[in-house]
Amino acid sequence: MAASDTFTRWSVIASGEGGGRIASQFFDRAENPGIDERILVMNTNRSDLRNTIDRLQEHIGSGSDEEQLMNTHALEFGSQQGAGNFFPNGEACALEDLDRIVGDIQDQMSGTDAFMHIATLGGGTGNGSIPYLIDQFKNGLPDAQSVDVEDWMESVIHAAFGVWPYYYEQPQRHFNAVCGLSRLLRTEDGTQNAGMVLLGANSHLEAASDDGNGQYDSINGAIIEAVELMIGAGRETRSVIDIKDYVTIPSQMDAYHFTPAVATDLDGSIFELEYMLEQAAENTFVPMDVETTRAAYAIVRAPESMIDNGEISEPDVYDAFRDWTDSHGINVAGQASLTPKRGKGSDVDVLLLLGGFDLDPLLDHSWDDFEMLGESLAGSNGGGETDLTHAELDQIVTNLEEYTDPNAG
Ligand SMILES: Nc1nc2c(ncn2[C@@H]2O[C@H](COP(=O)(O)OP(=O)(O)OP(=O)(O)O)[C@@H](O)[C@H]2O)c(=O)[nH]1
Ligand SMILES: [Mg+2]
Repeated sequence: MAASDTFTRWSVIASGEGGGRIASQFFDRAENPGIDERILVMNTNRSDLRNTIDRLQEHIGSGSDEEQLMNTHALEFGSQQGAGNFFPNGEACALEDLDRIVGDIQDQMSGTDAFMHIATLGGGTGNGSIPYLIDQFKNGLPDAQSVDVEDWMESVIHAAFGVWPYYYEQPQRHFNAVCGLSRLLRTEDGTQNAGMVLLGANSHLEAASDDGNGQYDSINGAIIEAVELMIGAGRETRSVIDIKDYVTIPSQMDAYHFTPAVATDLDGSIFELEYMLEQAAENTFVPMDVETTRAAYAIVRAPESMIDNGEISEPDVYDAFRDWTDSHGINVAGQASLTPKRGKGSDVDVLLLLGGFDLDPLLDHSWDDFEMLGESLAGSNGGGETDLTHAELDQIVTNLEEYTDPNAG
């Protein structure tokens, strides 16, 4: 993409409480180029949705009308008032109201090139509905919907951000998370679901944050920052990477799960680029071994003035990226780009998107809980209205194993 009028138009779709909380923080940014106000928060529970909208209103500031925000940015779905922390209920709620969901997205987000779906994977609502919705959007909208929507949805890109529960959370959260990861990656018939699955783990992100006070704010801030850096790379004329690049090759390799790794506010007048990339690599959002990376993208954001002065250039970034991958002995599919940010100074921000890595270090935190609960939850309704059959759970396991086997180091 060369001209700035061809930049990717993103929309954010968040479902569930945590997803909504993360998405509402997009409004907190001074500017969020690429998204503008195309944000939809969904929940099965009205009061949770009200809370999210209240938060959104705080971010936007006075003058915003709550009812107006509810109409344009919020959607209550399903008749269950909550998913009872059991993902099949979240999915059933989305199925119930698929027409309304699609209608809202069509009204508020038409012309979007890419969706960023956001859900916490430990819960039932976001985790149950988002993978289902992506599959429906891509493969089978209700007959009632117009041909236009179908064409649009077939060409649009669906990226998803999934948040892994704290390691100490109750087993059902981990059961949900493993199922959610599998369902984001693969549809029921075993084919690719989301175009790109980004992962962040709460415990891992909290350990990296300064305050460590158990609040979600710093974790959510880190997630927003990573998404913003990623979206920013497709915005500016100097950049060569765009979302289509992020998804095409990793999808062909069947290695389309990623973790962001971020370092910000590095002094570009002092540090070498390769060092800055390494700083980012030390801040992955999930536990992983960088050596197992199979696809990587480097996005460096530097002040316009540094770029104009020739202090930093795209070839510099590319060379540093190659040196960095060599230093880790990884021969990856990948690309590097330089994005300008306004202003002077020498603060440089780096995002590495590391993909196709061995997922075991993350799954190890949840697998025992997953297996233990699978025994009792399969064939039950988890206390809600929807059954999870043995066949469905078996398929979820098979899909995840088929995906992870070739990606295991
Ligand atoms: N990073 C982050 N994680 C969150 C946040 N809120 C909740 N979580 C995590 O998300 C999981 C709970 O999911 P919720 O988002 O509350 O669930 P839900 O999608 O509303 O689904 P229900 O189970 O039906 O309520 C737990 O693992 C929490 O640690 C948040 O704002 N940020
Ligand atoms: Mg909830």
